Amino acid sequence: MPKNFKRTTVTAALPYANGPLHIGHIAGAYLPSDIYVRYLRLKGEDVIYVCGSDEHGVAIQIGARKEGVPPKQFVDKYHELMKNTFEAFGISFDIYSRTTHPVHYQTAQEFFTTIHQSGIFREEVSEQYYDEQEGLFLADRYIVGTCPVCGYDRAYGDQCEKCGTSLSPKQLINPRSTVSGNPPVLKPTRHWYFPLDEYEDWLREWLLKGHAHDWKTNVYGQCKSWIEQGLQARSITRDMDWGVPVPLPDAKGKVLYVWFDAPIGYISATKELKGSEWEKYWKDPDTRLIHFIGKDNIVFHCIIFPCMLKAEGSYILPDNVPANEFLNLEGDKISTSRNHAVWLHEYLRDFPGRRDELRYVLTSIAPETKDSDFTWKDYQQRVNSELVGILGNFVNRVLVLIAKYFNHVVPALPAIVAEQRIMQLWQNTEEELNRTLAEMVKALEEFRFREAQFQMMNLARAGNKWLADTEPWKRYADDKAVTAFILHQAMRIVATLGFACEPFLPDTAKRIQRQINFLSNANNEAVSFWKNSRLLALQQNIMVPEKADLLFTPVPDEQIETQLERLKKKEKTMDEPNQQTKLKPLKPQISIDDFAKLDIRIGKVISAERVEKSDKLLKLVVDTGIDKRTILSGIARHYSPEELVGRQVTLLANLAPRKMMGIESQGMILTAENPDGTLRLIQSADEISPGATIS
Ligand code: B3M
Ligand code: ZN
Repeated sequence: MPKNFKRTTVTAALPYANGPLHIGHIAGAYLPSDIYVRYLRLKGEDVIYVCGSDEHGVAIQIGARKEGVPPKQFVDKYHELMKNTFEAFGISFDIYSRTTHPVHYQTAQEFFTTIHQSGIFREEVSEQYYDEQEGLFLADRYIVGTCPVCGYDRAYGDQCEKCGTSLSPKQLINPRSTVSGNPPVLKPTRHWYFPLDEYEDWLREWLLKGHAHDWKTNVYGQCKSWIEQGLQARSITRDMDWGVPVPLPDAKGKVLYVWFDAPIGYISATKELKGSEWEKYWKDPDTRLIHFIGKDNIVFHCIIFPCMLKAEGSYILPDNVPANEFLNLEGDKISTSRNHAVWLHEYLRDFPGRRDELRYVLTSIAPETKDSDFTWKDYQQRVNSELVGILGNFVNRVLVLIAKYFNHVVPALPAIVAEQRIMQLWQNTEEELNRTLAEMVKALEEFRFREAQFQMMNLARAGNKWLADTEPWKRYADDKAVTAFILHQAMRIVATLGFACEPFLPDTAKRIQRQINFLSNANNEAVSFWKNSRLLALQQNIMVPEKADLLFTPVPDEQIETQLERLKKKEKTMDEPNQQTKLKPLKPQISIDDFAKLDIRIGKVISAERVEKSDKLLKLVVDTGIDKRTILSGIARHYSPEELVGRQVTLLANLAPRKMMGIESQGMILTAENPDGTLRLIQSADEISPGATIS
């Protein structure tokens, strides 16, 4: 650490309150920050750890609209769920707040006002798409149209999902509003822009020069390429009614852009946590600010937010942003919409008492420098062979041996041990253990948690090796002193592990500490341990329990099979936040008279057969109550002729006759199309006689 800081402010990305948390979120930002903060606390440092729900923005608005509830009701639900899940998983935030908190509105508005008053924002009027029927300006995601590149007719205003081209709404051919289904009109609107372009030189100095060596290469590389491509002014306000209102008299109906207000949420949360003390954590140059995030948030935390802080003028800047890459699941991207995810609240329900197991595996495979993959088989393998086989096994063996040979009391070091080989072996082992501890701490300091945890496990590996090399169970009969020496040293390793595993496996740490009554919060023992990173010395008279409690148990095959099955089935156990965007947009309005022109009535299928040379059409003869007529229907891939005979159908009876494949169709059978493209007949639940009309 180049500078001696007095305190540390740690933030973890504010998750959007629009869905539950999955293991990708945890591996990306929350577990690494939790490990880091626990480490700093154990070292006795002044640290705060803040987070909260990000409750504004278009994603939230879409989600609420889909559930048919007001946005506040929508975010209330997910905020509660996320807060409880974090707590149940043991992520040790000092505060988990939310961006709809009044303190946040005030903080974000003041922040905006300060920058506005220094004349930094640019104000500009531009033409944007507006939905006249709904009376709202449309966010890019609310506009669909034909992609100018590949011709796909459901491309979004920001991106074509078919060919991947990133678009702006004005490039779409035949744009339509997904809210009303109508073509939007261009309408001038005024917004405030943050002039990122004016901060380019400063960013080169502060970031590209200043953090070339201490920031992770994946983070630094992304920032470099952004800055080198040239930065543009970004609009920081939106025409929306959900968000923090722009605090200016002439800005009715405008709110702060969600990415402007969200990072200020870290500051608001600190105010809530620390009251009048809050400024120390954000304005004192002796405070170190660290943001933990996933890679999709890098530009906001490394470029935009620092520019905002700089523009405001009274804040410190982030000292490091140790962003992670992405975690995949079973070789495939985690996807909320496809329900391809391991949801944290479901894991906690299905694997009770196994929080540390998930922490362990997610840290072992943390996507620190590149994307990585979570698989259930690997989870099982790591738990069973590493936690059970190495760590749990070592601790248990030592406790059992001491119980057996020394009547549950850890033997004191004997005055003399005659055997040189054992003394030498211990000297080597102790050196190795101290080296391992030093490496573990160095890795923690440098945000390399995967490596740090690996070194922690190396302590247990070295412990197992110590027992294997010395074989105390063979020595007791002829040399009690040697056995006492071996087991005393082994117990030092157990006690050390009980402390060392605490940032990674807090539940396990407490269980080890309790079993040997050697608590990390007693007598500042932990602080000196974490400062010196040396093998612990034992106080006298440690008792081990009558029956040692196993730290870990193997995960059985069936439990893994169940999880794999569930993923395969992709059971719809929860709502899909994106479903709305897959549905067809609303068609333009019609009058009741338009509707009255349609003659929709109930019919009964008398016969059905395939149409030659067509794999789509079926030829049906339908009793309409007034006549029996031939109707062609494009449902051959969805129904067999046999299953249709005798069935009640709904038909449009006054559709002008049309000829298809040489056959005249006199009407149309009505069907509904599922989002996956399957067609289903529309049918009343009650039997209705043919000819009944629908109105
Ligand atoms: N809510 C994006 C996300 O959840 C955003 C992070 C805000 S951090 C200030 O990925
Ligand atoms: Zn396209």
